[in-house]
Amino acid sequence: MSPHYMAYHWGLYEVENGMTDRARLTPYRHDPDPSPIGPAALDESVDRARVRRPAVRKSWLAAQRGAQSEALPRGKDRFVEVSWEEAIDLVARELTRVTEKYGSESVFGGSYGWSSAGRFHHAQSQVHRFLNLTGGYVSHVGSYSMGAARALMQYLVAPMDQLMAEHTDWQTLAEHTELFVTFGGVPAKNAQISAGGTVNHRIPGGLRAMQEAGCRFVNVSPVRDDLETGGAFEWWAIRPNTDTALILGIAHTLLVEGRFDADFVESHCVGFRQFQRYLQGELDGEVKSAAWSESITGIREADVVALARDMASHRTMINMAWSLQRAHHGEQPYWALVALAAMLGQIGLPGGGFGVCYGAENLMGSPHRQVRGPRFSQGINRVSAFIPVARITDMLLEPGATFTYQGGEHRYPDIRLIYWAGGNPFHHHQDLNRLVRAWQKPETIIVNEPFWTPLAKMADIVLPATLPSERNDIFFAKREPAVAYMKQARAVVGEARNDYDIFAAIAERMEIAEAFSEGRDADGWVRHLYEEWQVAMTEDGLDVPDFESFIEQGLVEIPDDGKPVIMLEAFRQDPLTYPLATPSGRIEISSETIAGYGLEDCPGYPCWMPPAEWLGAPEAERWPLHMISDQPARRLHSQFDNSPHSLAGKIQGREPVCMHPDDARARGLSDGDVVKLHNARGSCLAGLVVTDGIRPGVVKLSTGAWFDPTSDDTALERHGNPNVLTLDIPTSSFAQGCSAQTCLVEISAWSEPLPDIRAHDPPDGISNR
Ligand SMILES: Nc1nc2c(c(=O)[nH]1)N[C@H]1C(S)=C(S)[C@@H](COP(=O)(O)OP(=O)(O)OC[C@H]3O[C@@H](n4cnc5c(=O)[nH]c(N)nc54)[C@H](O)[C@@H]3O)O[C@H]1N2
Ligand SMILES: Nc1nc2c(c(=O)[nH]1)N[C@H]1C(S)=C(S)[C@@H](COP(=O)(O)OP(=O)(O)OC[C@H]3O[C@@H](n4cnc5c(=O)[nH]c(N)nc54)[C@H](O)[C@@H]3O)O[C@H]1N2
Ligand SMILES: [Mo]
Repeated sequence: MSPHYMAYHWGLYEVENGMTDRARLTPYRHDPDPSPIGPAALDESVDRARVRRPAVRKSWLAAQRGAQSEALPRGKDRFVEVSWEEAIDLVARELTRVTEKYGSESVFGGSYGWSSAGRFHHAQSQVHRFLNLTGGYVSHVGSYSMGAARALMQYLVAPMDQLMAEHTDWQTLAEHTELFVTFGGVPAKNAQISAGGTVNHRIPGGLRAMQEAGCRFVNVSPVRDDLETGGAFEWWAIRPNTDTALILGIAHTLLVEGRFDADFVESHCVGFRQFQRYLQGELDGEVKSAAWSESITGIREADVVALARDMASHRTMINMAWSLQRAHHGEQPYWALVALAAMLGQIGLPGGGFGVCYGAENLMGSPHRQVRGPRFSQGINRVSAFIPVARITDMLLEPGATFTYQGGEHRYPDIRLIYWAGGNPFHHHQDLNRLVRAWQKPETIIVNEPFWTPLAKMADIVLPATLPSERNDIFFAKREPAVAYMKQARAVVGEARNDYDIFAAIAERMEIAEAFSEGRDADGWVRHLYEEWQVAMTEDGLDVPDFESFIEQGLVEIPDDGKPVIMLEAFRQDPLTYPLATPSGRIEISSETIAGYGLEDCPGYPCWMPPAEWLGAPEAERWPLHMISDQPARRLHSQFDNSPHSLAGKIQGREPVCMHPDDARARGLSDGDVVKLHNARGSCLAGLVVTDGIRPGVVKLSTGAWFDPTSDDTALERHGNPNVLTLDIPTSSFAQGCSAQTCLVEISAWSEPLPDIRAHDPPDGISNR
């Protein structure tokens, strides 16, 4: 009998004892490095935090029913469970009322978030398709992942999606790369994941093969352990948010020593002259020498000069983590990366050039053949108003205010209703205490959620959604060797419904059922998407079995064409026949288009601008530690934070925060202590890990602990969510990305009694039995 499969963004798993209470997941047998995150998703302990029945915030419901009730703010109120019938009725009536009274421009349906794997039951696609039929919704553009890079790179080289799928593959790197310089490591913890899922985890093996082939690794990062090669590497512990200055110091060295590739810059690039003038100090009176960079980055001048020479004389790949652009002026390190790689002239050669993030996902570096995936149509949105995704608090606080985005000017809409499915803004957004205030403004907030997450607790109507293990779907991800049938592995918990069925029921109540469902149920759609995909594959010359055989086999293998992938190879060989999609068709070391936008915080060439908060700022006297909030090793964002695998990483129930021994000693703190992180925006408790694997003056608190504020005025967060401390400002007025990594804090001992953690409990009023 063929195995049954279940997929998550972190892996493909085989299901044993499906549809019994002994159902369990084991890694796909051909995965060389499976992620341990997976199996815990089926642990029954996670069910304690499930939303079992539709629930409504008490004072919101009382107002609907015309009853008296003390009006408590969102997040502090009780919940009341209601029947599905009443819940659907409330949602349909409220959506109709708000759109009739204020128009669809008052409905925010951006609904950012990763939700779960599976091409059909993708919550965000479902909510978008549904809202498009009710008149449309205010959408979002960009992502928290790469707000700055996604906006920028299309002007300089190519769209990020294209570059991500075109990363030079691991085997080619092992064969050709002599020097691998990475800014922010190649964290194995992050490479567990790929959007859609991962069949073959390649990155640990890819790095080991490079090490065995004799490649030299330099990891420029405040954190040592975000690179594991199976051997020795150099660790350059840079001050956070200063990488642009280091790259400028390297570029200046190449320039003055005449070690750059003048031919490549001439034949394949535009705008070098202006960058050269900037490096030489002709634009601002400051020469960007290696010595200048040392004063900003803390990396010694002699090391910078030596690295510049080594880069020019070896086949060099330069990689950059996305975290660097998730910071104030986050456009600049990416722009500087492109300029440096252009000067080295190895772009498009095997093993040379640049990477826009080996490590962020398993996709980058996969040689596997790229095919189209099944697609669920979202229809057409008639509302043109949008926000750059990370500007949500600004939108709620300042309706009507103007903002700029990629050179255009736009206005924030006046939002009255929010519908969210498949994301967690109380995980992903910065300065959560500010978001909590802004979140009180809309009249109604509706959320579909499997769990009582902080978002669900901050909503008015909560509709219980299923998890992937409770439904059938299709797994597909880019450049992976298989497409799988995700077969329901367990019974649905409580009265949860699929997002699709939730929207179909509301659509029926609003008399748009036929347009939404096109006469299909969920399984009918899964079949339909597969059959459309089968036709597309036949067009592309790939023979895949019919739907019945697909279900029977559980998996379709995508044959590999065995060709190496080399980023920008065709452009390098013949830039006239294969021009880039940039305005000049070439790599833009300076951009006239961006210069033409006239933005002070993002001029037309890569440059160093000190971020709002960093260790060189005057504020560092009061808040002397730079806090990095990276991606968590034991989960994807906030998902399954309540699972045994995630909980096993906590200290006294709190998220761990890493600190250098010198910093701990200076504060009288010891490993295992619960400590308080604080700044002017907020405070949280976390469990201390003392390690010499972090630069002194830097601390690291990974994201994903469910937001758990006390209800008193201190709003102390009890569980270790870094976003009560982070800064909610845009990267720049060009890209408007998030600046999560730009953040100063102080850490002190916590001597009071430890408050109980309530993060994974349902809210008041919900007993969950
Ligand atoms: N400080 C700081 N903040 C950050 C970052 C950082 O580096 N530092 N990183 C940012 C980045 S890169 C990202 S991408 C974001 C991620 O932010 P999000 O994508 O919002 O985070 P998730 O925890 O993945 O949220 C997914 C939610 O969907 C729910 N869900 C899962 N399956 C389903 C389903 O089938 N139906 C429904 N209705 N819901 C479902 C889950 O329970 C979960 O609550 O965070 C950002 N925030
Ligand atoms: N396990 C797991 N994997 C994930 C995710 C997850 O939630 N869990 N999320 C996925 C998502 S949505 C995304 S967008 C990607 C994100 O991918 P990234 O943004 O690349 O990941 P981060 O872990 O935030 O940061 C990577 C490394 O950069 C370093 N770093 C931070 N600041 C600086 C700096 O100023 N300079 C230098 N040189 N280094 C710095 C940090 O120490 C960290 O180890 O990861 C994906 N992978
Ligand atoms: Mo992301």
